[in-house]
Amino acid sequence: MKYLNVMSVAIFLCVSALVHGHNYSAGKIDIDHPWASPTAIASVPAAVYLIIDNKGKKDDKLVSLSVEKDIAKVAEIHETTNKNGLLGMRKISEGLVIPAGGKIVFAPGEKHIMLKGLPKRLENGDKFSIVLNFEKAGPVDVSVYVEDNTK
Ligand SMILES: [Cu+2]
Repeated sequence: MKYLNVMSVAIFLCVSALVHGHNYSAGKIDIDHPWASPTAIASVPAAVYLIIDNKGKKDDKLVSLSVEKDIAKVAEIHETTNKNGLLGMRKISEGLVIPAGGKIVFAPGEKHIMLKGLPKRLENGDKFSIVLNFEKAGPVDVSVYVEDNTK
């Protein structure tokens, strides 16, 4: 019995390491740990966070995003704005440059991918795919994990 318990702990640790370490790459672009917070109801937009790393010697550009229709109608690149203490957000429709050797962090209160028109709410433990289209690296299909990271 004791042996079994040790095993289940070991398996649990492996699985959580996987969840928190998932990353993707295409060409010189690395994408680390795409995740989204659960949403309370379906009618609110959801935000996706991740880290984009450009290991190349040339700038690349995130030009567009695609998401399956059963997850959301649209996916947009957003940035959080602060005008004299008034927080808001802006859609980045011109694309987002990922500078050579640079890293762009999408995080709560900063840049994020905004999903709008969700037919159902995002629940803790859900997983869905998003395609990030880069000018040079091309399309990168990533799995987004819905995680409650507020605890
Ligand atoms: Cu937004």
